Amino acid sequence: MTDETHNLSRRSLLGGTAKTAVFAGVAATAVGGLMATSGTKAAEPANKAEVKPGELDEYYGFWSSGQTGELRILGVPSMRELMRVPVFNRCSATGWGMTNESLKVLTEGLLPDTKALLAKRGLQTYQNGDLHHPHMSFTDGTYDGRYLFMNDKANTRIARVRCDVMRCDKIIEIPNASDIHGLRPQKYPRTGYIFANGEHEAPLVNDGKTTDPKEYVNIFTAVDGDKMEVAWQVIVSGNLDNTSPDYHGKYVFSTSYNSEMGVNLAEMTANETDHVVVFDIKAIEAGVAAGDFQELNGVKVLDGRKGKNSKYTRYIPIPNSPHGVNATPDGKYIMINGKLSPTVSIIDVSKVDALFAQNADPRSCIVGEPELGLGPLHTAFDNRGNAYTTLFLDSQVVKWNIDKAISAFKGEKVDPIVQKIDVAYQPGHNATSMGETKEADGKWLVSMNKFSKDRYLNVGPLKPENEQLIDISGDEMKLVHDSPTFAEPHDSILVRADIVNPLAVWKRDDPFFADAVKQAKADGVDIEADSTVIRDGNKVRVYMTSVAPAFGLEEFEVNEGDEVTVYVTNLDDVEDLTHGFTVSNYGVAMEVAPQATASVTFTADRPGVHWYYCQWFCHALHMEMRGRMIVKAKSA
Ligand code: RUQ
Ligand code: CUA
Repeated sequence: MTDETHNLSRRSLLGGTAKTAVFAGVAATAVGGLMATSGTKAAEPANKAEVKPGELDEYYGFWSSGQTGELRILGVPSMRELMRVPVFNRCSATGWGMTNESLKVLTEGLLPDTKALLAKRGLQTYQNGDLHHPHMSFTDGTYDGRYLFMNDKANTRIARVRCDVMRCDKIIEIPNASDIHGLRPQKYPRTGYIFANGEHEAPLVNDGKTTDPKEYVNIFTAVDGDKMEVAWQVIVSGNLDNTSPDYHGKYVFSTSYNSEMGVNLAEMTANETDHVVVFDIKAIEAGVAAGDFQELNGVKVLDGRKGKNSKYTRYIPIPNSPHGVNATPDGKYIMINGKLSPTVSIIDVSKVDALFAQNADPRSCIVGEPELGLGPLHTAFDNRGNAYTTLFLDSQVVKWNIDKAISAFKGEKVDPIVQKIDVAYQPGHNATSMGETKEADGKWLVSMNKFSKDRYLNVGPLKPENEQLIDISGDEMKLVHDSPTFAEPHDSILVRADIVNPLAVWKRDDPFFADAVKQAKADGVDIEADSTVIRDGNKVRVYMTSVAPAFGLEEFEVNEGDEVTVYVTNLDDVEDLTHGFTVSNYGVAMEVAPQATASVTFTADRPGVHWYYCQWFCHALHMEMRGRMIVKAKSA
C-alpha cells in the first residue's frame, strides 16, 4: 500500500531516509540545545498531589525497572518509592537469588538446555534480567489484585508476582521465542492468558545449523497465567514489539517495527509502512484443538505467517515502525503509536471481524490517524474520551480527543489536539490512573521520561531517569511533580489502592516456604518451636527460630566440608518485625519477615569461628542478636 492510500500527510522530516537521521540524532538532541529550552516552568504547588506524612496514597504504582530486573512499588500521587520486589535480579537485602525458596523460583522454569549451559558456567540461573512491562491480572476488564506479570527481554522469561505477599512465585523461560518484549494479560473474561512478543528474529530451531536471515522467524506466545505454562505459540512475519488484547476476549494486537525482517538499521527502517499483527484467539484455540500445529520443545506452534492465508492472523499496514499498543477503556478502539510516523492509528475493534470473516482490506478497520507530533510511543486514557500520547522526539505529552480524531479522518474540519505539555525529557511510556482498565478514572498521568539531564543534582555521568506526575483531572494538564528513578523504568500501572490487599505478616502455611516445613517434618522437627541441628551424612540441617532479639541457637557446630542448610523461622508476629540471617565471611544473607521461614544452603568450607547475625534492625538489642557457627577444621 502506498502513503496516498493511507491518506497521510507526513511531516517531511520523517519521510524517506531522513527518519534514520532523526533517530540517530536523538542522543545528540538529548544533550543538546533542545533540552535547554524545553524545560517546563516550575509547577505551582498542587495540594492534590501532596500526601502528608502519615497519610496514604490513593494508588499503588507498579513500576518496571528495566535492566535492574526488579519490580518497584510506588505510592501515587506522592511518587514515594515504597518497595522493591526482586524478580530477575539478585538482591543483597532479601537474599533473592541465594535462598533456597528464591532459587527454586529462579531455576525450576528454566529450559533444560539453559540449565545445562549455566551449570557449566558454575551458575544455577541467569544473573541479569531486563524487566519492561509489569501488568496486573484482570477479571472482566479491570484489575483483580491477584497477580502481576512481567517480561524479561534479556533472557526470554516471564515472571509472576503474588500480590498477597508481593513476592515472585513463578518464572518461566519461553522456548522457541527470542527476547520477550511486549507483554499484556488477557483483559476479558479474565487472565487467563499472558500474551508475550518475541522481539528479535532468529531461526525457528536456533541451534547453529542455520544462521541465514532468510530462515528467521518471530514467535508470539500465549502463557496460561494460572499454571504459568506456555499454552500455544504462533509464528509470524516481521518482528514483534508491543502488544495488547482487546476488552472482548477476541483479538490481540502486536506491533512490528521490522516487517522488513532486516538485520541492520538501514534494512529495519527501509519501509515507510510496517504493520500490526492481529491474532484471533478463538481461531487459534480451534487450530490447537484440530491439531493444526507442529510441536517444538513441547509447545504447540501454529503458523500465522503473512501470505500463508492463515486463519489465525491478519496484518494491518501501519506507518512507520509502530511501537506502543493501547486499548481504550470503553473497549472500542486500539491505538497504534507510529514512532517514526507522527501519527497514531485508531483501530475500530468492531471492524476487525470483517478482516477475518470476509478478508476485508486490512486497513478498513482504521477509523482515525491523527497527526500528533514527533515520535509517538505510547498512549494512555482518561474516562472522558481523551487520549494522552507521549512524543519522544518533541519531549511532550499530547492530549487529544478520540471522537474528534475519528471525525477528522472522515474529512470534518476539527482539530483533535486539546493540549500539549512539555515533559523533561524524551518520554517513553505513560500511565494514567486505572487507564489500562474499563475503570479508567482520569485523575493522574505519569510520564516516564528517558532523560533527566539537568533536573537534578549532578550525580556523575550516569543520570537517573525522570518521571513526572501530571494532574489530568481538569481541562488542562498540570505538571505537579518530578521524580528521579534508577535504571530504567519503562512502564508502570496505577492501581486503585482498594484493589490491592497484601498481608501484613506471612501465613504459616504459605506455599512459598512449604518445602522447608516439609523437610522439618521429615526430620521430626517442629519448625515453629525447635531450634536444633540434624546431621544426615555430610549434610547438616540447622533449624533456628528467631524472636527479637535472639536466635533459637546461640551456636552450632559443623565440620569443614559439610553442606549446611540453615532454616530460620521468624516467630515474631508483629507487623514489620523482620529479622535477617547473615553469616560473616561466608557470603550468606537473607531476610525473614514475620511468620516466614527462609533457608539457605552453603558449604562450610572455611574453618573457624564465624558469627551469624541479624542484619535487619529489629530491636534495641539488635546488635546482640547473633551467634557462632563453629566450623571444625578437617584433621590433617
Ligand atoms: S517499550 S518506551 Cu520496552 Cu514498553 Cu516503549
Ligand atoms: Cu533481629 Cu535484628
